[in-house]
Amino acid sequence: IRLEAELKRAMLRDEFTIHFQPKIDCRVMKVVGAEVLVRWDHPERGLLSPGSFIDVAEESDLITRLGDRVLELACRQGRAWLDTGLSMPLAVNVSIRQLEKPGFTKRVLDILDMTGFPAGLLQLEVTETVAMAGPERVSEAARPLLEAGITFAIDDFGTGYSSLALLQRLPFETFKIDRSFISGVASDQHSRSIVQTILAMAKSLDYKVVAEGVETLEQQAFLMENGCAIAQGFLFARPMPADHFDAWAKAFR
Ligand code: G
Ligand code: G
Ligand code: MN
Ligand code: NA
Repeated sequence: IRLEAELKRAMLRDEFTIHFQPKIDCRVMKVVGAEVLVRWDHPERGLLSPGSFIDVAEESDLITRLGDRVLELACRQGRAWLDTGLSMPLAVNVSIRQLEKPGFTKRVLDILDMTGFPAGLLQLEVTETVAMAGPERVSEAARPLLEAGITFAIDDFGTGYSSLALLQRLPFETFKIDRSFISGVASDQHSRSIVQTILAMAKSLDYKVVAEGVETLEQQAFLMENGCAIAQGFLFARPMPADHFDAWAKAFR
């Protein structure tokens, strides 16, 4: 309850900010996009990661407002980058509570309209568990957004219980392989097999793939050998504020 009240106040005081973590195409070592990650710039406790507050926000209606705020901040920044000649595809996380809420679709389109960020540069990430729990809602909310040119990624792939039949009816273009599998690929055969299986499945079903949580060159090499070129993780960069991201992207190779 206390945290919920604090989150409400933080919303009013505009204490939420966003960081950007690059996605790299390892074939050419180029930045091909960024994931947007919310942070709470707490007046006493400093910069807080979503792990410490996103669940509480999701249990209340706050996630809707927070989600809108994050999307707006992301689209504004994306537009500002575009105005300096940097075309940066952005992936924003959305929770089921946001998707379920009537008017989600319209609000997303309104934010694009208001900020002038192109729909074609926006991807929405939905976790696998959420997508499987409410497939009808997800596809219904997604339809007009897909028509506008927004793409969808399934986040934390491999940690939920995907039914392939269901998956095919959902609007995802991309799988993001959960970092719990990536962390094991250099050392354990089981993780290697899981990642290879996901990659083979993605290929035959014609999905794009992003590996999350890539921390070592060994992991990167394994992914490349198995046909996964797009990677995100501490090996390349941590999530960072917009101005750092900008400088980092310019200096990267
Ligand atoms: O930023 P960090 O690495 O701590 O992210 C922790 C988790 O919080 C991630 O799993 C991510 O999916 C989630 N997350 C980050 N930003 C957002 C957001 O804006 N909305 C939602 N719903 N989840 C987010
Ligand atoms: O939405 P998702 O849960 O995938 O959000 C990504 C989360 O993973 C963020 O909390 C981010 O800070 C974290 N993260 C990103 N790259 C790495 C990495 O290479 N290693 C680890 N351990 N965490 C990472
Ligand atoms: Mn994500
Ligand atoms: Na993830």
